[in-house]
Amino acid sequence: MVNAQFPAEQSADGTFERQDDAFRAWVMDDGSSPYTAEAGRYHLYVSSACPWAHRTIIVRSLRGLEAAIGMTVVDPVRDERGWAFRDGDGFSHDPINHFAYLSKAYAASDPAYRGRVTVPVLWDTHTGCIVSNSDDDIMRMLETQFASVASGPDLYPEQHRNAIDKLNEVVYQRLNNGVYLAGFATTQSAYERAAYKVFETLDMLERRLTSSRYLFGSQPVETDWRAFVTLIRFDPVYYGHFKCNLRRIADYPNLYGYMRDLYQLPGVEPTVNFDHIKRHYYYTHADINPTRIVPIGPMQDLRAPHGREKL
Ligand SMILES: N[C@@H](CCC(=O)N[C@@H](CS)C(=O)NCC(=O)O)C(=O)O
Repeated sequence: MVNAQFPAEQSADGTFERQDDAFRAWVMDDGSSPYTAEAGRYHLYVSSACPWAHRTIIVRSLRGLEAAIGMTVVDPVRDERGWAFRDGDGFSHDPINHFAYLSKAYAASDPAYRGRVTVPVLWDTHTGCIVSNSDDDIMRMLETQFASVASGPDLYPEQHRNAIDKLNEVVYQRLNNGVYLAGFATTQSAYERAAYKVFETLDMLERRLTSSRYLFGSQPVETDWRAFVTLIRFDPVYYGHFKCNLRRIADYPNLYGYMRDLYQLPGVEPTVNFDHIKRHYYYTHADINPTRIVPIGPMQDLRAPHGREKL
């Protein structure tokens, strides 16, 4: 019998079924929520390794919210005690609550919580509890609320909202979560089903990016960043560790240029930490990589000209 990475989230046919997010309150600008949008009140707990957390880190940076919303990065290596706050290269202790483990934030918010303790977490320093552990919701809050303190581009423009929501769903199911469905599958058929869908989705995005610089025209929106966090991890991690190896992103001319284009936009490169990304995946999933050997490659020049400004 094969051990699943998360046995409680494995279906009978060997498919990984991700747990639902437990904390889904909203910070609002208009006073309709007890969580009012204020500078200095909220704190993000994240991992630079995690794609879901990475999206919120990017939006915080692009929306100019670094001063208004504090952030603490956990140790990328997660053992049986879960995400931990320690001091190291690119991560630190928790200056807000002095928690040693992120599980303390969950216990403080809901003592009965029994699910997996995940990043990202948006913490409210006024009430001393978690507002949200949903990356989708946190992204949206940082994009659409905090208007009085935010700056930077509109990542959820009115005229594209329906189309953004629709494409997000495909990108989430078949790409962002698709690589996990392939990597955490415990049967050949569940793996193949997921892995083929990953590449069908990359093929679809490759076509879409032939004549358009970003997914919705000449400005990146939320969906671009949702795709980016998976693309940037693909060749270093998902290609090998999650066995998504029909092709690399480097084999897709449009996607590879697009990924470098996004990477080179101001504020993005500092959010990408390949050391955290690689060590996290290869160390933490003991059932997939029991030796914990972290591969040396790939060699990539993400600062190379992408040529996509011509589109
Ligand atoms: N659905 C969550 C997903 C977050 C998630 O699964 N994060 C992973 C890291 S990539 C995690 O914290 N895992 C903790 C664990 O597996 O124990 C979200 O939307 O924010």
